Amino acid sequence: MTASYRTVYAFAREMHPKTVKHDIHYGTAGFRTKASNLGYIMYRMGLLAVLRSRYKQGVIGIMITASHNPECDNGVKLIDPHGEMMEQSWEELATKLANVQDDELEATIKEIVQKYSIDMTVRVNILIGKDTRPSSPSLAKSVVDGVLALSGKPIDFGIVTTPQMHYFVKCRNTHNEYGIGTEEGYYTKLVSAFKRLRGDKFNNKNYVNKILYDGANGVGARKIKYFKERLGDCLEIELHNDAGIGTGKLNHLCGADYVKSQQLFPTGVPNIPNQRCVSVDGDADRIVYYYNDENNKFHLLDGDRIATLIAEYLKELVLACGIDLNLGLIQTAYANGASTDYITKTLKVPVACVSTGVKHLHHKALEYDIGVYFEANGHGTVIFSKNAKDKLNEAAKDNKLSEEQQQSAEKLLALIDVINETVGDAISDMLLVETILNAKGWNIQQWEQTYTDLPNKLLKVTVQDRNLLTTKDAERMCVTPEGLQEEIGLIVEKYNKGRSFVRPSGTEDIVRIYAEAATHEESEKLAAEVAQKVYELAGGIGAPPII
Ligand code: G16
Repeated sequence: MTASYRTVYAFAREMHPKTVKHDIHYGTAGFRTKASNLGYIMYRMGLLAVLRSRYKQGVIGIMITASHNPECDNGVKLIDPHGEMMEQSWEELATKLANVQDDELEATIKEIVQKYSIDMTVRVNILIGKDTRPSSPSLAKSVVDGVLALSGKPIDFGIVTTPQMHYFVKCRNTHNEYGIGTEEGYYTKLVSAFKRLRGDKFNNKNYVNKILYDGANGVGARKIKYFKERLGDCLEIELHNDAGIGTGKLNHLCGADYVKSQQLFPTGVPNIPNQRCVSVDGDADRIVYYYNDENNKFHLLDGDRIATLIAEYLKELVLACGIDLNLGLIQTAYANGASTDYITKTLKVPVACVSTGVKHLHHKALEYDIGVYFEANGHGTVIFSKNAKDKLNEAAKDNKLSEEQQQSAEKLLALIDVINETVGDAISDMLLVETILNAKGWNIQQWEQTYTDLPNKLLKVTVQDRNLLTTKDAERMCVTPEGLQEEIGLIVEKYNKGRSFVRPSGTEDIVRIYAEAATHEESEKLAAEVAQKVYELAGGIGAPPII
């Protein structure tokens, strides 16, 4: 056994001993729990990142964040060399490494090294980023110790958004071909592409270039300032919810998760009738649009709306280029039934449904030349295959094509540069939506008029052990506890256009309930009835849901 393996146990015993008895799992977006329980997990993920980096022979990223969760939580996720979430087959290793006893760490590492024939002499760089949570700096130190214990080189990027980290990792691994792997490089790439697309027509027909931006009192509020400076008059961004670190206000009554799940206007943003607003979440990887009308009625334009707007625009441009590229849209069970109908029947774009978690959507989107993926909660992006990029580059230069065809190809190439293809990126998504609305000359109401959402409701139920609830068919059917699916089926039958499903959250200690139906009242009632059944059959704790 090498000296560095012994260091692993010594560091664990002296500085990062395992403090939690029960097992914790690598969930929808990595490990996520109370920040006070995460020190040893962070240390161990530093170890795992070095192993993964040596195995993949590429730079690996680690992001410390609990995104939409409350400020007292934190979390960690690993980023693979292409800038994607860590491959799922390694999630099991992460869970195993996180849960073994301190004195089993050396042996577990040895096992992984042998299983994957990892050359432990390779020099590797691990990029580390964190959100604005007060617990993040000390957790980052634990990650650094893990990286050093296996002789990796930690590179600290400080406070950054999750999508920035994904971008940096991809840049490093493509030797800056994807973009310059620095914050400045990121801003320059996105903003210059946005300005190229916008030209000098800042306003167009009903489109007005002003937006109110809810930063969720997190890193998204900090980073938007760099965009504001660089965008100038091109796009006026009015920043709200920019409270400092440790104020306890992160995601509190604001941010994308609050606005989407509560279907409410956030606190801290001025209520101006018909004004286009956006909210990002705690690590700026999700975004939703919304406005209040002149009767103070709230209107939400969520990830489904963003996906349909983007898919429609991309389809138009691809047709205008005359290139043969297949376009597909990926959703989850949370997608509003009306959006799926609109995409398949009106836009005639194929739709696939996968399990929650951008890792699943991203994976599926890779099957298309142009894969648009969005979760209803506002998490998503677009990815273009090499084939698509090559064809577009050729078309833009092909003098045999008409001027319109060449221009459409050029537009698509510029759009690719506005998009962060590595993962959902709230700010990049916002620039993309603003580009499309400007090109169409639309205000937010015109965007909303494309189809009518089915009223829907999201609820949470706290249960004894959420892992006892299992699902199949991209989470649309519940397998255990036995009998629950039959009960849900019987309840749903009573409602016009009713649909409901339940699934355990992979980021919070709860079961989520989704319901949609023909009217607002029916969707609320359906969700409440299903929640009651979950409470009864899946071991609900605390106060029962109110019907
Ligand atoms: C994470 C994931 C998303 C997922 C969300 C909720 O988002 O990246 O893909 O939709 O959690 O997951 P769950 O329903 O399993 O709790 P974020 O923004 O919190 O990182």
